[in-house]
Amino acid sequence: MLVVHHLESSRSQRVLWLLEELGVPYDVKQYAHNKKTMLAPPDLRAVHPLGKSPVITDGDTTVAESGAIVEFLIERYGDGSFVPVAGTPERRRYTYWMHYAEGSAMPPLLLKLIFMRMAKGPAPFFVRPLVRSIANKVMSTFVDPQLALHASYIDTELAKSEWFAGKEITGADIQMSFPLEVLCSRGNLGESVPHISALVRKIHARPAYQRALARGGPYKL
Ligand SMILES: N[C@@H](CCC(=O)N[C@@H](CS)C(=O)NCC(=O)O)C(=O)O
Repeated sequence: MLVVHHLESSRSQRVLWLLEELGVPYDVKQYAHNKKTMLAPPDLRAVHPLGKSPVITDGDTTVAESGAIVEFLIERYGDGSFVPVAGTPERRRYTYWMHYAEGSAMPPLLLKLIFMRMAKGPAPFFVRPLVRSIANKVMSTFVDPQLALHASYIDTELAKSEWFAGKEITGADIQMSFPLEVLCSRGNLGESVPHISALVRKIHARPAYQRALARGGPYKL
């Protein structure tokens, strides 16, 4: 049986969603964040040396890195679905968004999380005002403008087609779902990104997404 090593409220939610879309049976092994460090528990390192989630085991194959997992599952179980035909413009868009999700969209979102925690988190009282002011300055001068730039770019691209790679849902939408959800919860974007908001609503309404949520447990970003 395929096993998803699933860290609560994390990127692995999209792997559960893909498995539900593909109708592949799977088991979920649940892991919780360390409340203080927010890191995954050390037992995940027994599955993969980096100890990050998602990671899956399918028979004697272990696959880590969400984009690699999405591609592996589509190749092994997709029967031609969830990936556009090779050599087409849709396939190039698919490849682009598959890489963009972790390579370009996630870094500023991660910075936002770190600096938000710095601005609000505990610090010795004599340096607290300084720490907060540095964190707020980095957010306002670098992180927030970068997020706005990415959000506006993604929104403009989404205005051109129903899904990221064209008319059909593909692995690129699965892979992009996590940065979009984080952007919606962390990006302070309000009504400025109607196409992103509409796509996230459309994703959340899919029965397979709902089943994945029920399997994965709490999902708070
Ligand atoms: N680029 C990797 C990122 C993996 C990653 O950082 N996962 C986070 C969860 S969203 C994690 O495991 N965090 C806990 C830790 O680093 O210990 C992927 O897409 O799989």
